[in-house]
Amino acid sequence: MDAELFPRPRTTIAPGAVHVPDWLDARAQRELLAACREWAVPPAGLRTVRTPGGGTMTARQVCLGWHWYPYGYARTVVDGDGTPVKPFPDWLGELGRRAVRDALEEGAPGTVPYDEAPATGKPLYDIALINFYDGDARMGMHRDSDEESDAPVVSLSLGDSCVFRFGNTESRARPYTDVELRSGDLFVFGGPSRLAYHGVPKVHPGTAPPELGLAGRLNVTLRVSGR
Ligand SMILES: O=C(O)CCC(=O)C(=O)O
Repeated sequence: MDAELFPRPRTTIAPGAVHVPDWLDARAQRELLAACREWAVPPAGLRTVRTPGGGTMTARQVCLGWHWYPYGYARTVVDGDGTPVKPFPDWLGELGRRAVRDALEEGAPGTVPYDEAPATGKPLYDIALINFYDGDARMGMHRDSDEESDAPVVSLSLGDSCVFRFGNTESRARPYTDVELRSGDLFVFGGPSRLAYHGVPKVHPGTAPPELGLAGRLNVTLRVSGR
């Protein structure tokens, strides 16, 4: 299979939206997975997200730094056990900055100054949403628009591969591009693509690297709150 014989190329999917295959090596994936497992434990652990219309999201979620609920942010799990959200670790902020630096070329839309620590010395990335997909879980087309910052969104994948649908900024409909995200892949979207609709219509069960020891898919999405 070509994909196994040749390294998958880095691809610009839209201006400011870049897929970097195999960005996390096997060890980094294992370490991130171990951290996700700790974050998933209650209090403020993995939860089912309920939407205002009475539906539920099939991917379960845990947040760090700021708690996301449909449709806003809070410091406590306002739609769950009410406890304070777990802290966002500095190392994860560093990972986010490095991801932006590696994915977006210098001077590309959305880069500056999001790959640098701000003058306050506070980590720039301060929100993580960790989504866990098992069974038939998927995620509908949506925009990440509850932040007060236009810093790029950083997305890291672990476990099963999936179809990641990256669309346009106008509507959930076409045109969109389907990208296969595998364990260790990085996807960054900023600049003119920051508010593009995106979603996960399909996860391929049983495709995780066996040595990782994860059944299902985890996605770690890093964002800047701007708060
Ligand atoms: O799981 C993914 O790759 C996408 C996650 C996502 O779109 C989100 O958390 O807003």
